[in-house]
Amino acid sequence: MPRDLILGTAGHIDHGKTSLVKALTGIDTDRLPEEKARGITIDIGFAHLNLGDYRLGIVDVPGHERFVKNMLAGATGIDLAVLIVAADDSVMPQTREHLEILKLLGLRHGVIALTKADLVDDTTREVAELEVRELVRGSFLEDAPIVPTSAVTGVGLDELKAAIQGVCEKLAPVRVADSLRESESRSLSERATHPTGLPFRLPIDRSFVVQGHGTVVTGSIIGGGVKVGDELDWHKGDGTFEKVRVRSLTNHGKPTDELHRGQRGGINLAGVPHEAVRRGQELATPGYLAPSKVLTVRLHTLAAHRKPIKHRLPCRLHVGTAEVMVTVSLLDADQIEPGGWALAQLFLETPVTVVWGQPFVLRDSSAEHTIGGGQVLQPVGVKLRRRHLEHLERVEQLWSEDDTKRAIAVAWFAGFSGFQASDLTRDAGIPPDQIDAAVSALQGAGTLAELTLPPHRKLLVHMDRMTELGERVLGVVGALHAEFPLMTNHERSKAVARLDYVGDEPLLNAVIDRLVKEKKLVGDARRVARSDFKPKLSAAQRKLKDKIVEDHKKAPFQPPDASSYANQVGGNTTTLRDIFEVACAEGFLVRVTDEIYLHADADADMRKRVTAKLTEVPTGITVADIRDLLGTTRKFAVPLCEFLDKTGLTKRNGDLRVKA
Ligand SMILES: Nc1nc2c(ncn2[C@@H]2O[C@H](COP(=O)(O)OP(=O)(O)OP(=O)(O)O)[C@@H](O)[C@H]2O)c(=O)[nH]1
Ligand SMILES: [Mg+2]
Repeated sequence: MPRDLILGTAGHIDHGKTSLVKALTGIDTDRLPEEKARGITIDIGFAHLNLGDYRLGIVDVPGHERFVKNMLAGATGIDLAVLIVAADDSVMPQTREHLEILKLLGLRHGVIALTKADLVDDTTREVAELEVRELVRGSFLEDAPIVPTSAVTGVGLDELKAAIQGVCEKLAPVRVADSLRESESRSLSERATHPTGLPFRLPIDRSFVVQGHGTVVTGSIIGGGVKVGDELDWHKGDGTFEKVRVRSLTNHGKPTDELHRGQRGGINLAGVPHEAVRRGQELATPGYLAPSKVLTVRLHTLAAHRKPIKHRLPCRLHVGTAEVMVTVSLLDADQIEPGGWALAQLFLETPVTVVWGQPFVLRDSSAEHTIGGGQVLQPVGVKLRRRHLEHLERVEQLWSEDDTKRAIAVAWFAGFSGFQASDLTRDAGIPPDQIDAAVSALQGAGTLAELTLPPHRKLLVHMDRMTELGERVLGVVGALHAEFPLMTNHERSKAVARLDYVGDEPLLNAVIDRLVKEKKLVGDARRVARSDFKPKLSAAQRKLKDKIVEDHKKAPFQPPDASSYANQVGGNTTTLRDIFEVACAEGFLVRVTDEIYLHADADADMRKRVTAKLTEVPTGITVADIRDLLGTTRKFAVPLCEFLDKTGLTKRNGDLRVKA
C-alpha cells in the first residue's frame, strides 16, 4: 500500500523551483496567464510524483516577496520540503524567509536542492554550499543532503529523487493504535503538526467550477479522511458554517472514493455556489472545529526580525490557508525580544478555525516581513487578564506533554459551563481514540465530574468548579430553609432562581441530581431539601397541621378562618402562618387570602364547576351565581371570585365574570 505525503517547494524568486518540479514530474505548475507572461510564479501550483512506495503531492510556491502569503497558504499541510537555492545566486532574502516560515510551521523533514548547477564552476558551487550549510545550521535541515541539480541538463535529478525518498522513509507510517506509545517518544511540536487518527480537515486553498458538476474545492488534507457521500462542516471564515455533502472526490484530477491525510484533494460539493468559496475557509468533520476570534498562543519573535514584538502590535496572522488582521496581547510581558517567546493572545478581526498545537505565522501589518509565529494553545479562547498568575499557570499547562494535564486545563477554562469529551481533540490535541482513557483517568482521580444532561448530552466539568457550584446550591437551599424553617423542602426552580447564575438550567439540575446522589440533598425531580435539615414542626404542630387540612377538607367552600386556630399555638400568628405554609408547600392547601385557605381538592372542584358554568353561560356569571354554584356565602364568594381572577381562570366584566 503506497503512502501519501505532501511535498512543498521553498526558496527565493527565480531560483528554479517551478523548473525543478517540471524536471522531476513533467508537470508545469505555473498555470495562470500572468505567470506565463511574467515568467514568475504568483500563486501555488500542484504536481505529483511517485517514488517507490510513496505517492507525493507537490505544492510549488512563489518566491516573490510580494507573494509570501501565497507561499504560506501552500506550505500548510506539507510533510516535507525541498529548499531550493540557485547555485549562481546563493542564499537570498526569501531563501531565509521561507526557511523561517517552514521552521515556524513545525516542519521536520526536507532536502536542499542547489539548482542551476550547470551555470557555475565548482568553486562557486562549493561557496554556495557552504553558505547554505551555514544558513540551515540549527534547523530541521541541518543534516539534510544538499543535491546540486540542473533542470537544463538533468544533472542531479536522480540523486534528488533518491534523497527525497530517503526523507520519506524517515516519516514512518503511523497506525492510530501506535500513537499513544509514539506520543511519548515524539516531540510535542511534531505531534502537533503530524497528528494521527484525527478528524478530517482540509483548509481550502482553491476552488473552481466543473461544468455539469458544480463547485470543486481543493487543499492539502491535514487530518483524517473523507468519503464520497460524507457530510462535512464548511466553515466560511465569517463565523458561520454550513453542512455540505461530498458529491465526488479527486486526487490530482483522478476520481477516487476516499481521500486521507497526506493527499491533495479536490472535493465536489453539492449545493455550494462557487462565489461563496474562498481561500482560508475550511472543511472538517462535523463538530470538530469552531470559529474563533480569540486565540491563546505561544508566540516567538524571529531572531532574524531584529525588532521586538510589542504588546498591542497590529499584524497579520497566517494560519491554515487563512490570513487575518490581529492585535497581539502579551500576557506577562510588554514585549518579546528577537529570539524570545512569551504567552500571548491574538485578537482577530475575522474568525478562523484552528486546533490546539496548530502552528501559525505572524507578518507585519504592511505584509513586508515575517516577524514571528508559534503554536495555538487555546483555539477557542476568551479574553484573559494580563499578568494573572493562575491564568498564566493554566495556560502553561496547555503546553504540557501529558494529555491529562492539558485536559485538566481545558476543563478549568471551561468553567461552570463544562465541555464535551470530544472537544478535547480540538482543544487539547488528544486523538478521539485516546479521549476515553484520559477522561476516565481524570474521573478516577476525582479531577473531572461527568454530568448527563437531557436527552443524552454528557458534559464534563472540572471538579473544583463542580464543588464550588454544589456548595452554592447547598448554600441557597440552606438559606431557603432558614427563611422557611417549617417547610420540609423547596422547589428546585426556586433554588435555581436564587443562585444568581447565568448558565443553562439543565446543567444546574444535573448538579442538583448529583447532590441528591451524594446524599447531600434529598428530594425528587421537583423539590429538594438539604439532607441535614430537620423542619422545626413539633409533634403538636404537625398534629395541628393535619387537623387544619382535615377541617378544610370537610368544609370545602366554607373553610374555617385561619385565625380561628390562633389559640392552639398560644396566639403566635407567625407559627400559625408557617404551619399553613407547610400545608400549602406540601400541596394540601391553597392560599386564597391571609384568612382563607381552600383544600386542594376544593380548589380543583371549584375550577371545574366554574369552567362548566361559563361554557353554559358564556356571557358571564355574577358573584351570586358563583356563591350558589359552590353552595357558599357572600363572605367567601367575593374573595374566591377575586382569587379566580388573579389565578387567570376568569376576568371581571362589570358585575359579571367571564372566561379570561
Ligand atoms: N540554466 C538553468 N536555468 C534554470 C534552471 N532552473 C531554472 N532555470 C531558469 O531560471 C528561471 C526561473 O526559473 P523558475 O523555475 O521559474 O524559478 P522559480 O523559483 O519557480 O521562480 P518563482 O516561482 O517566480 O519564485 C527560468 O528562466 C528558468 O528557465 C537550471 O537548472 N539551469
Ligand atoms: Mg515558480
